[in-house]
Amino acid sequence: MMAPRSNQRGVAVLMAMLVVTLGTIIAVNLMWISSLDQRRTGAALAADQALLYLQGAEAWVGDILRQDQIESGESDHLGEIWAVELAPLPVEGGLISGRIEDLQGRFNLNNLITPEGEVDQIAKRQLERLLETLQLDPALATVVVDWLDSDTEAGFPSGGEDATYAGMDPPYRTPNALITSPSELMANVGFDLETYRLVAPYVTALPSGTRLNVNTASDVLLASLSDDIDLALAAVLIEERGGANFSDIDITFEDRVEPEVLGRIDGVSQYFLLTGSVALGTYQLTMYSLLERDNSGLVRAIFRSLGAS
Ligand SMILES: [Ca+2]
Ligand SMILES: [Ca+2]
Repeated sequence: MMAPRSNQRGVAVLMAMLVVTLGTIIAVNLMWISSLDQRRTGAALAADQALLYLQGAEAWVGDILRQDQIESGESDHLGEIWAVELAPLPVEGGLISGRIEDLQGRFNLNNLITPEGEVDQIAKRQLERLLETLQLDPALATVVVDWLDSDTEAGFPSGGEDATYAGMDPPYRTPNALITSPSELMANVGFDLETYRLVAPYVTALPSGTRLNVNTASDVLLASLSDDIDLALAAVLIEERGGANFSDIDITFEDRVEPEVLGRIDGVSQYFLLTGSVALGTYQLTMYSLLERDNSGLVRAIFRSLGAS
């Protein structure tokens, strides 16, 4: 039996539609894959380019700090060229910006432990004052000391050693060693995100034994040096410092801080943080470089991390 002619035509039309549909699906898929490839390649290129720009910025900043060491190695203060935040600079395809901060204007958490591995009571008292000034519990200093010190005996009355952290979910242990980033504080018992955000601008993690640069230190840091310096006096001292350095650090501080503390302050810096950001189209990259400058002015990055903002 032959199918009626109209039925045959119907099948042919359906087949033709099926072929066209399949062809369209394949073509759209190919276009989609190719556009994804293009986006991926574009993003990879932007990432490479951004990183190169930031490495270039780091080298440039190294040169600024080296020049500063040659020209004014006897003092580092906030009126110097390195401390000026740059307006975003146009580069091919985007913008780059950056700022340099003196990390010796902050409290070095690793100073809590002496090179001999003992708790440094002067540094601990300084951290307690800093916490008090920020209206936080000064006992948090004991928690941080326990995090860093080599023993596993919790400080009295409110330290935190393995026994404290073993009960957490998930459980973890204290490193009992110097830290590489102040963000480790967030793992310390008592440091929630809000507490950490309050403390973070005033602390850093450098090799132990660094001195506080009083020429760049903020009022909170100056107040951490002595029970006799409150925020009001710190503000007066900063006014006296003006946009430059203290004319004589010993004379300014000898009657205001303990003699042992006087040996912990200085007017120069070796460690700086460069925060460099680059935006290329929709791609953004930020690099944090911890820079160490030696007495000859040579600058090298001893720690780098990348972030999205
Ligand atoms: Ca200088
Ligand atoms: Ca410990």
